[in-house]
Amino acid sequence: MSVARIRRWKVWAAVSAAVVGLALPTLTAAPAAATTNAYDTTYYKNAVGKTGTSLKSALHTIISSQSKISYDAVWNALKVTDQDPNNTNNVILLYSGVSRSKSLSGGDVGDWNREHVWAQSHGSFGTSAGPGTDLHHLRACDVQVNSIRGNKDWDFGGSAVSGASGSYTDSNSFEPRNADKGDVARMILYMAVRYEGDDAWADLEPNESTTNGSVPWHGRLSVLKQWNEQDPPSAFEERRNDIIFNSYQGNRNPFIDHPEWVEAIW
Ligand SMILES: [Ca+2]
Ligand SMILES: [Ca+2]
Repeated sequence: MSVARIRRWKVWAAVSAAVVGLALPTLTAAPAAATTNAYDTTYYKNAVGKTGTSLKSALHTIISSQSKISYDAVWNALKVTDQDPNNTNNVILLYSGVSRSKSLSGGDVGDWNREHVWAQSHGSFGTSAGPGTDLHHLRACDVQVNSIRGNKDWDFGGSAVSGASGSYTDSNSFEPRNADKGDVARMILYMAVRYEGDDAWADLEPNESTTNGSVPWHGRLSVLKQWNEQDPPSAFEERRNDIIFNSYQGNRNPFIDHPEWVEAIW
């Protein structure tokens, strides 16, 4: 951590403590450092400085202003958002990091398809324009790996996933490879803030269960918080957020811009 980042974290921590009138907490694990972002005085101006439910509510209002695309349009969008930075003919696949030709989109073995990181059965939102087509949680993924992940909740452990080196699964949960752990956490928590049950869709929320089935919840929150700390936003993730904002939906994933907001809310 740079001196500047440490200084910003200390200032943020001191201001936060002063605002809520509490002593500084004892830090048992290194928290995500408070970050500054180019959008703090514009896009996020009504959220900066808030914590807890007031931060979640402010972010919900901000990110709910968006355009929606069709499920069919997701195919071409993923060819842009998930493009291999080293090969413009390819996309990078979630859970494996494999680089595969954009032309191999489809449903056959060896193809890539559209992975819903927030499983669409958790809230039964399907694929009409809305959460089921929200690019902030859709990623290119190997067809067979996507099938293995299914609608499982998120947790550590299990046996190695064929075709996705470093990822593990057991009967009810999936653990992505280390490089994708933070991405998954920030996508799930984006969905929880974006969808609050005030529109046509269910109120999506994280919880501690790995047996959620079709309820609109995804576990395990404590693990997702750990993954957010362990795997900070990468250049790939930040570029993706910018493309979705500038070219498709007009809204941002706040947890990519401010990973410390995960701890500020949960
Ligand atoms: Ca990552
Ligand atoms: Ca919610």
